[in-house]
Amino acid sequence: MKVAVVTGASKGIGRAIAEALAREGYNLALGARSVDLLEELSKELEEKHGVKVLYRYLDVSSPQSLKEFAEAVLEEFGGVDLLVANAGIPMGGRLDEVSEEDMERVFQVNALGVWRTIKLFLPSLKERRGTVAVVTSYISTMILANAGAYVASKWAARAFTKTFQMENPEVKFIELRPGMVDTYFYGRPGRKIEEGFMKPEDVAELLVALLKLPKHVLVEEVLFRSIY
Ligand code: NJP
Repeated sequence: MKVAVVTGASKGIGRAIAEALAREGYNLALGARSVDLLEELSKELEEKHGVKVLYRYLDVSSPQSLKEFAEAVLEEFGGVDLLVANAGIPMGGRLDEVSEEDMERVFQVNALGVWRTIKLFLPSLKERRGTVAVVTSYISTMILANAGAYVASKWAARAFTKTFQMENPEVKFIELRPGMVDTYFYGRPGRKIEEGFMKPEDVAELLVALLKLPKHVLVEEVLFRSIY
């Protein structure tokens, strides 16, 4: 059975990806700060799909937290085949108004968190010729006013992803660039497809489809959105 790691698995896109991968028969290692949500999800997936699920507290902005998470995952499963670096936070505001703390926070999670996560699991992924899917954003090549800190953090995550790919050809790196998705990212879920939102499950289904492509096919990135 293949092993997948999902960061930011407690809610939204990460949760939907965990559900879809369990359905596909992956054993899972799930990380996020909301351990209560992870516990509930893990039980549900184990019962429903007969897979093994390890969950741990994880804060990707903390090198120590990530180190402990990776050690627990590698000890439990012996290696990983798929890493989904999904954990991320929004950050709005004009660049001349964003505080030092907020700028630091969004880069720690969205940019450095991705770099750290991949770095820690890379040796195992190389050994297993695995895949890394990084959830960046449709804005990872765009410029947007009033969201400069978030946008820059996603450009950085994209740059890390592409550089890791160049330096590690034995691992497949996929950059997932969704448009708007109905998650906690915009407060509480409940936005309609007609308002231009996809469902988190749409992102999960796309990833599952990509994972089923022949081994020699590398999809470097996917930009996708609601048709509305
Ligand atoms: O958001 P949400 P999404 N360490 O808030 C976790 C990107 N994206 O699913 O720690 C570890 O429902 C948090 O868990 P918890 C976006 O940039 C979205 O939409 O328990 N985990 C939760 O599980 C992000 O990269 C849209 O609070 C941390 C998850 O991350 C990814 O999609 C559009 C953490 C966030 O779930 C998933 O976001 C787009 C930390 N420090 C890109 N901080 C969109 N929704 O429209 C947070 O282009 N998490």
